[in-house]
Amino acid sequence: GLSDAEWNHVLGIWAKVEPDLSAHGQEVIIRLFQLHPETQERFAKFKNLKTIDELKSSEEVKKHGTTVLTALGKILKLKNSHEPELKPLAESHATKHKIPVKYLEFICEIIVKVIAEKHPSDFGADSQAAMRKALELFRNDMASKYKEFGFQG
Ligand code: HE6
Repeated sequence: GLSDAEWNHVLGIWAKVEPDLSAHGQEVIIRLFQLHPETQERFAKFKNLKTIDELKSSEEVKKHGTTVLTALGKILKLKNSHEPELKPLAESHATKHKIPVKYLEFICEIIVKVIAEKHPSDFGADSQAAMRKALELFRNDMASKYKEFGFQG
């Protein structure tokens, strides 16, 4: 797990993200699809969006970005005790969506980048390191839950 000081960094920067969660979420999803087009293929509802303009003007993309970051925020706020919140997410992504751990790595990396770009003066080295550690914990615990659900990830 993370130390109290590390969680303070994580939740401190998350508090700066939250007032504009949907813009952050939209940016994360669009960048995920642009950098890793195979991830977009997983979404029946987004497969038809071909151009960057279509992605940017899609209310559904924005809504999904908000959904993803809201879920992640809940998990981060539970700190080291995220199991009850993480479990159903791991179940749906393992058994229904079948999202490889690699894709979780992609999105976590993008989340750090997007926060760094939008909050350059509030997301220093210590905060970034703490956020990376929190996202690593998230991914590792998703990966072990995946295995419990019979998905090798
Ligand atoms: Fe996904 N997702 N997701 N997901 N997701 C989610 C929270 C998905 C995610 C990474 C989701 C994904 C494909 C996520 C998804 C639906 C991710 C929630 C709350 C919901 C929902 O309730 O609808 C992370 C890090 C978090 C917190 C891919 C690819 C990645 C990388 C669907 C295809 C699909 C779906 O509904 O079809």
